[in-house]
Amino acid sequence: MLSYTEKPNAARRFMRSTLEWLNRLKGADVLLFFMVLLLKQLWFSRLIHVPNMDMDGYDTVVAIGTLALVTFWTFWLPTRGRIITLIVLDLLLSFIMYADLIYYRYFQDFISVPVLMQANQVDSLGESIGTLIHAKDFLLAADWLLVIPFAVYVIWKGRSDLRGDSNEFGYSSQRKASLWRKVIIRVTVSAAIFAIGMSMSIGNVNEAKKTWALGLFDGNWWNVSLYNVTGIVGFHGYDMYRYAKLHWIDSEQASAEETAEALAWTEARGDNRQSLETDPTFGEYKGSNVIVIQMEAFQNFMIGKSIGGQEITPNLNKLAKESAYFSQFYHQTAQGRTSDADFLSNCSLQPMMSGSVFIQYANHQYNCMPGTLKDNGYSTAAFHAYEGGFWNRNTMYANMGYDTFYSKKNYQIDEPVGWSLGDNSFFRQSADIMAKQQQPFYSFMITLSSHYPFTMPEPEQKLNVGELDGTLMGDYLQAIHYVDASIGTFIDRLKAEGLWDNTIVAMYGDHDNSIRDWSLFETFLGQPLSDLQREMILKQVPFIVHLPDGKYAGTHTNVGGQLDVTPTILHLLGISTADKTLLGQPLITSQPQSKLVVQRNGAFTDGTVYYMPSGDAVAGNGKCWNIAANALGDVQDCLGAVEGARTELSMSDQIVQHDLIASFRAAAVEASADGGKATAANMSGAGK
Ligand code: GP9
Ligand code: MN
Repeated sequence: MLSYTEKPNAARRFMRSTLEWLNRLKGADVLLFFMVLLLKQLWFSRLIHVPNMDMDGYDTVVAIGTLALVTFWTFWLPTRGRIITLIVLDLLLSFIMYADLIYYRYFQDFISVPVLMQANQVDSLGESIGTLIHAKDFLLAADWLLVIPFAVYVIWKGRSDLRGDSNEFGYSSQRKASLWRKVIIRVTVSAAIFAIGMSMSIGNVNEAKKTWALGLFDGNWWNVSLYNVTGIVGFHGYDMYRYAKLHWIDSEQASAEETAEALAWTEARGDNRQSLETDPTFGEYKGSNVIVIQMEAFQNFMIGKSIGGQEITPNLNKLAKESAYFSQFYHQTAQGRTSDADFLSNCSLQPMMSGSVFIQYANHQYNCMPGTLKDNGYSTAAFHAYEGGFWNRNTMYANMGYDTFYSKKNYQIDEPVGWSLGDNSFFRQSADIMAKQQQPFYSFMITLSSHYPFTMPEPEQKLNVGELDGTLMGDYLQAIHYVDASIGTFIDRLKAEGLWDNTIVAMYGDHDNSIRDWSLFETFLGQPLSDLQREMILKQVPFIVHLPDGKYAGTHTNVGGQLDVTPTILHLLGISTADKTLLGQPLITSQPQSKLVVQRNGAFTDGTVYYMPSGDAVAGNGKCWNIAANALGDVQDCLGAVEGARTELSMSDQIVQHDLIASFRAAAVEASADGGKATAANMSGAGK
């Protein structure tokens, strides 16, 4: 046993010999770093345990590659500098993994740049932090027990302890030659490590992008899916690149003229809505609760149809008769699918051409319905029994103004269907929450059971779909029938809770069902379909608005789109949207209003014609369909509206990409400080 006086010397000797050993075994520190960080990533993958995403051979190769990219440059440093840098990198990466782990347990997502910029989201972790920390997490930092004292020792002892490096900046010609040799070796080694790292990480990820991860980096729908391809270190690298590209590299600031032009354009839309505030429908349902149900892949061609003598949507058919049912209503979504429908309907702006606003611009300002209702004394909640991080909802919903987001973790998965909880149980459990909610409330609900590929449990396949049995269309009909029944039960529950008579209940389909085999549609509908009919089937979703007293019941044939959902509801509640940056207009007014429904690809309709643009973007080469005749008409009949449709898309893009609502608000504040200009009054309500 060592005496007290011998102990420090023994420790120092041990440290010194370790350093010398590391110095002699060039690169052993790097090897250790790789091993430790690989083990940590493996442990991280075990701890988060996403089904079907455990670390396999591919992930290990990518993880080694990304570690190589993180460390290649440390070879430029002298041994001591390299050791210290590797220790700092170890601490940093371990900390990031640990933060991700805690965040994942709460949000089912990883920390991304927009999350960091949205501090209030991370705040909500505070209350439950105790339940999110587990004893086994300690292994992510177990090496720190050795590494931290070692780092302190290396820093404290100074470079003189590393004999190999002690003279490297001497001035003799021999030393200069040896220094050059070292420089060349280090640059070559680091270049080789960089090249190997690139091919193991980015090379493999690029391969995956062409095969099993096809479309993932365009859709960007869930950070966890990206992590499955890139690994956790790679995910953060990609996330930073994604943020920088969108917000700095590809982004130009809107000029003062462009901002003013966009403001004038949106004010014209606001003026139009304001002119409808004298209509008797404005404020007719002031103070009502609002429930909006966004129905997964629910297309309009389902309404009123039967198969094998059975109604497919008996509940919605009945409801459509007791409500304002819009038979010419269009979804306007693009690549962001469900998230686009949500953005269009709640924030009344066009989606992006590629990607999702929820992912790309979750930190920009909008005038979304939950925020507006919150400002008007409503309690606001979103309900969706799926992972909260999917489509970046955790972040976006906080920004949109929801008080609470009830995601999968808030539900008992007692009736699993498809991706998650069956809609029947989803509605039941959501109604339990809603019954206790402070009134007036706004509840936004997203169904999921009719998600592609529509696989329903056997007992829930209640239709006899005949020749469509075993086809995607047959499965779709079964799923829609199930969702319809779930909504029927939910309506009964609202009646039992006494909510039906003081609540506006609106519902719409989010987008098409992704079935691309037209023969299945033709078999179901029993007729061949023209290009126009196909387009209408693909784009039309039902929009049903049930008012507390059942007023305005019947089929409304005026055209509308998801952009009009928020203006329609706020109009009925008597909440002015004249000063809000919204693209849509109220659909329930005493006189139906004419309007253009613009699709993201430049297609549009006013209810009489349907314009389909050509691939070359030359307006005159597009097709102009006459809807009543179901026949191609003269393109001249559409050309007058092409410019207006294009302007709507480009104005919306400017507003979203350049965060113009924030600029409008700042300009309004400035104007009112200056005594208020004419436009300042209009802008004073801008912002969430
Ligand atoms: C999952 C749901 C499905 O949360 O939004 O998304 P989708 O694939 O339809 O966009
Ligand atoms: Mn969807």
